[in-house]
Amino acid sequence: MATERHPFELAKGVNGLDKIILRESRGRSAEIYLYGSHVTSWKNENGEELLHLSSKAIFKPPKPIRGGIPLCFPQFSNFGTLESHGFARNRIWEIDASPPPLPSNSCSNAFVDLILRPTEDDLKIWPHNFEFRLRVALGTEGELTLTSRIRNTNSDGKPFTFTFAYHTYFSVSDISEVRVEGLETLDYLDNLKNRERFTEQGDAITFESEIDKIYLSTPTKIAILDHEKKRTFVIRKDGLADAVVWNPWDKKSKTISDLGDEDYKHFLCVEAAAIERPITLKPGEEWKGRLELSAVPSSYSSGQLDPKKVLE
Ligand code: TA6
Repeated sequence: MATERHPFELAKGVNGLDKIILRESRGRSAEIYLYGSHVTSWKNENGEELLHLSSKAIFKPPKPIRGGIPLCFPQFSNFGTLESHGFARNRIWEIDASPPPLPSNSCSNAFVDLILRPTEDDLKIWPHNFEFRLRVALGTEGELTLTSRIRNTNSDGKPFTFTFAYHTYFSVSDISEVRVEGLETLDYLDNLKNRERFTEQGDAITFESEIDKIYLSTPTKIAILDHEKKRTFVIRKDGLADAVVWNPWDKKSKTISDLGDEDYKHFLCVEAAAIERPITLKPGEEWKGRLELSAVPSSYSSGQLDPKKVLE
């Protein structure tokens, strides 16, 4: 049961893995597995799930959980020599009993602090000492905030460099009916075309086939409009210049063993990330990357959503 001192509940999840449950007074909730410090659920006041968890998700280390919000650190995708998306998402994290204070502009009574430090084995593949603190908070308006603080604790004076992403799987009614606002006219690297650089067209992004693009130097606010659900996801990000948009569509989905063949119709990944300009920290330095997700009712009259209102 959550208390003043522990504004969260500890419970057993799938396969007995430890998970944290955050509850907000008006029925909203979020769940985070210590395995990967992985948010697997975020529900609104009607108990509706806002994140997509694969129908074939595996909850068994070392396989990362497919869906929710995997953390990509210290490497995004194959931008380096480590396993895809790094190792933070398939390590067991700890509850951080004494986190340094975290000034926050959103009030929340439901939050948890988690911490990851490298194991001896991690140091063999990535020879750097670090402390990765993650605060997950459920705000009084139902917003979900993830604040990462990564500190270089090397004692050998060595800096380290990393790339990062919150690999969020948003639950959508029908992928061919949603649109993304805020990435128009931006440059992007197309992962389906050898990461060649292109410039996005001027209109909202819609989906009719596989997409895997890294948008560069995006605005801090991006919106996913799902008019069938009359819902808009508003993504606010700080310290994360880029945004990845991914949907494997039908063919690629069949090659992903822990993803159901039809799942692609009901999720879209929009990932706040730091990729194009990797983050370098000297010993003692700390980086902060903040993601705030809100799900707001989309108000529209003419069947045409007014994107400008959303991004103001
Ligand atoms: O973020 C997009 C991406 O890098 C895609 O290229 C695709 O590989 C996806 O992530 C899933 O990666 P995963 O390692 O979780 O299978």
